[in-house]
Amino acid sequence: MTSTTESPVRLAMPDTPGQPAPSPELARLYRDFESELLVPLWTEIGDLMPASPKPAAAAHVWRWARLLEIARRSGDLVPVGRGGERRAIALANPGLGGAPYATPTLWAAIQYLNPREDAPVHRHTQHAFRFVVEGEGVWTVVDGDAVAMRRGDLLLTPGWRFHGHHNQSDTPMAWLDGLDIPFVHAMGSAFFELGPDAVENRATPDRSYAERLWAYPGLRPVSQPGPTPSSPITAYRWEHTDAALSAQLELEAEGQPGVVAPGHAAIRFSNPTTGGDVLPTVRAEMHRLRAGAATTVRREVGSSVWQVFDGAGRVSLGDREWRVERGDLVAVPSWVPCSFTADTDLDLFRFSDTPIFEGLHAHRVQEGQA
Ligand code: GTQ
Ligand code: FE2
Repeated sequence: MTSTTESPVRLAMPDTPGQPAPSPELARLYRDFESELLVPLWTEIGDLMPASPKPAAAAHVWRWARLLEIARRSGDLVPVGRGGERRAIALANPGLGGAPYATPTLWAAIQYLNPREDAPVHRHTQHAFRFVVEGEGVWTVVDGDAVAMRRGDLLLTPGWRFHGHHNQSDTPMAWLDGLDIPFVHAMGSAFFELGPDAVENRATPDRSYAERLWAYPGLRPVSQPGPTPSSPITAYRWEHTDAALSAQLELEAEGQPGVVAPGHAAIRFSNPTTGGDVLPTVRAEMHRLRAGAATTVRREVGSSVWQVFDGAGRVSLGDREWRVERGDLVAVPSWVPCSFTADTDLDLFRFSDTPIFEGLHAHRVQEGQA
């Protein structure tokens, strides 16, 4: 039998209405709950079953200038190689007890590679993407396919693909990594395998094999049957994203429909084999606000992370507001009302865990003032 001192269960007797007055028998009952590893619902109900989500995660903003400076110092002091695998520095949400989680499901990190450096090859069940807010010169090699990384590009590394990165330039490069690491960790579904220590394909093509096969709008290679759970497109290039957003705002100026709200254009990166999200657990979008425009206040089930790609503005999360500028990262917990206001033209990258909740029929959205 487990002794009381070893049990991780710690119960306080609630003094809420309907609870019995303290007595020796009641105290003994509570000690037995603890020692037998039992927790009665009446001590937990408020926490476990709130009227609406009460996430532990907090709204928070990380400054890109500060992240970059710290990443540079890591680049001087900390090598990249086997064991640590990546010089990636994760955002730790202040509500999540110091865990390297931007939100309960999402990992967001700044990764940094010095000139001529390699990050070794590995694969894992966690799904990943890279988003580039500045710089170029690194190729990420996904199952042997070398994918150039440049400002504004979204690069995918779906789960269980071997991948390494190599910096083939004379300048360091930093970028944003997004993964479903916290979700996979919580669910106990993590598998990991090492590949070669050096990236074998050292080619530096402008466009990857997968882009040449897949990245023409609405045109699918007939040789590739069936839907795939992750997008086969390795790189969504900024020139296309930028053109799509500009076109929406031009249509709006002509009085034609297409924008999500006045002065607010948005696109979702999609899997061309399904029309759904790029990764099974991650949604990715780009938003463009005209100077002076604001997004509708919105709250939804599930969490997201935004990165300012260009421009400056303000983000309002619940009853707090932050000024944000290029590169800054914003964690938005579940069900917290969120809106952005553009002080200049403002481009925003967003990723979220929405596919998880949609897949489970647990997604809810509320638009407008809460
Ligand atoms: O680049 O492969 O930020 O495996 C975390 C885990 C990056 C990567 C991260 C990873 C990677
Ligand atoms: Fe990885």
